[in-house]
Parts: sequence; C-alpha cells; structure tokens
Amino acid sequence: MSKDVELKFTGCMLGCAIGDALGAHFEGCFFGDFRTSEITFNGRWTDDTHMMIGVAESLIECRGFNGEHMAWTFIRNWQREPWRGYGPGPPKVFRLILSGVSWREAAKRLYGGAGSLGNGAAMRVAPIALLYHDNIEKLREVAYKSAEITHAHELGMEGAAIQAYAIALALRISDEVFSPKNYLRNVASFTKSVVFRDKLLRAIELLNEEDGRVIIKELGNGVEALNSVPTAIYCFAKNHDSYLKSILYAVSLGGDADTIASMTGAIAGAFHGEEGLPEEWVEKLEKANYIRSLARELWKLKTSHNT
Ligand code: F2R
Ligand code: MG
Ligand code: MG
Repeated sequence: MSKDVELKFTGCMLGCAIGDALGAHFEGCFFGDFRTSEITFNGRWTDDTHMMIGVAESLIECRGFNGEHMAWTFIRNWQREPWRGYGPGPPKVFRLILSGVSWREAAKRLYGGAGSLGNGAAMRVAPIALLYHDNIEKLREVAYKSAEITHAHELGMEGAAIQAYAIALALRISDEVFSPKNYLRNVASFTKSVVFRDKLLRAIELLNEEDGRVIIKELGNGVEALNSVPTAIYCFAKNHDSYLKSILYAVSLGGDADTIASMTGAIAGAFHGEEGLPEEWVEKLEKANYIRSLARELWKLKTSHNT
C-alpha cells in the first residue's frame, strides 16, 4: 500500500475529530438558527472523538479486536474525562460493568432490554474501518462486535457497520472515478437492513435537493443511528469535492450536529486524505498529534501484520 493511503488514515481520524469539534457548538440547534459563515473553530472535541480514540488505542494495544479490552479502555477514558458530553447510555453500561456485570451482558440491559439504537457506536467506528478496509466481512464482524459493547440494538450495530463500510469505500475509491449515485448504491447494497437500505436509496433521489429541511425530514438529523448515519453518508456524497464543504453542510442541518459532522468528516477525510483538511484547523485541533499518531500506528499495524 502506498504512502497516500497512510495520509488517508490520518485524514480519516483527524477529519472525524474536526467535524466533531466544529459541530459541537451547534448540537441540538434547529436548521436555519445559524449561518455556517458564523461558525468559529476552537478545536475542542466531544465524546465522539474520545470514544474513537478508545477504539484505536484498544486495536493498537491488542493488535486487533478484543471486546473485553475495548470495553475497559472506554471505561478508563470515560473515568478520566467524563465531561466530554457522553450520551446517557454508555456511562450506564460502564457503571454496570464496574459493579460486576459482564461486559458481554451490560449493554443488553439498556432501554428496557432492547439495547441502544443511538449513533454512539457508529460515531466511533473509524479505526475499525481503517484496519479492515480491504476485508469487508471482517469489517462487518468487528463493527458489530465493537458496537455491541454499548449498543446492543440491531439498528445501533447496523449503523456502525454501515458507517465503517462508507469509510472503507471512500478510502479505496479514487476521486477521478467517484460517482455519488454509485457510491450511495454501493453502501445500500452492503446493508442487510431494509430500513437503512431504503434511506440510502432515497438519498440518491435527494442528491440535487437544495432545501435542507427536506433532507432532515427524509433522512433525519437525530441521535438515533437510523436518523444520522445515512444523513452523514449523504452529506459526504453530495459534497464529495471538498472536505470542508461536506462538514459545513453536515453542521448546517443542525440536530445532532457534532455527530453527523464527525461521521461525515471521517468519510470525507478518508476520501481526501490529510492534505484535504484545512491546515489551520488541524493546527487548532485538540490533541491533533496524538490522533495522528494513533492513525499512523494503525497504518503500521495494517502494513506489518496480517489483519
Ligand atoms: N450526549 C450528547 N449530547 C447531549 C448534550 C451534550 C452537551 N453538549 C454536553 O456537553 O453535555 N451527545 C452524544 O450522545 C450521542 C451518542 O449517544 P449514544 O452514545 O448512542 O447514547 P445512547 O444513550 O445509547 O443513545 C442516544 C439516545 O438514543 C435514544 N435511544 C437509544 N436507544 C433507544 C431505544 N432502544 N429506544 C428508544 N430510544 C433510544 C435515546 O434518546 C438516547 O438518549 C451523540 O450525539 C454524542 O455526541
Ligand atoms: Mg458528541
Ligand atoms: Mg452528538
């Protein structure tokens, strides 16, 4: 694999963190409440990036996926910085595990036993997409298993697998042959879930839609995986010519803005590589060097080891 692919690894993880930091001020805002020209960037990211870092740290330390290790890595990181704006579910899972419940069981107890269908497993999945970008069945398997630690509902798990596949595909496609329609069709054909597939196919019909309110109504901008993962993939496909355009568009939709922009940013960063990211924002990004070093470690693991 070429050096260019290493820049796609760093572009993906830094791109995810920049999208999160950009959207963080607007999480919960309504569409039209603000103009994207009013946006300032201070580089402070939230739980989305914090958990993505945990996924990368665990994959690197274990040289691959180990569910128990990943669960305890999440817990350690959350205990150190619980103020990152976590969703309600993951800390409940962490407390259950800390009280002695098995890490395999804890997430199944949430939401009346249904498990979480939030987007928390999808927002952190980028390192898995990088490590398994050339082995789609392994990518699907590890995305599901990593999701299950906190998101036991099938829609929460499926969202993670779809987001991982969208990143892997963006990393592998060259911009000369990129077609938004074919890209969305390809992601739709990956999923085994009818509800996700329908949204991704609907996204193709909406590629020329100018009114953000229609996008929100049809695809969603909420905290549920089904109402945010297809939206993030759409934001990238519609604005695939520019990393910056894609995340600004994602933030402009409001709602779960940090998470939709972080997922969009991970895909767009994998597509454009680190060189496609705004340099001044990379410089301002909190712990950018550490995030880059994790992406490089994943790259080393990928190229030195049969993963
Ligand atoms: N927590 C937030 N934002 C709130 C305020 C942050 C504030 N700025 C601050 O700094 O404090 N954002 C983060 O949470 C989202 C990811 O959430 P995650 O990890 O998926 O959590 P959870 O609790 O598992 O699910 C989220 C919501 O989805 C609904 N839900 C989930 N499963 C459900 C089920 N089976 N039935 C019905 N509803 C279900 C619930 O409303 C959950 O609260 C990201 O936005 C991240 O940025
Ligand atoms: Mg967040
Ligand atoms: Mg969010």
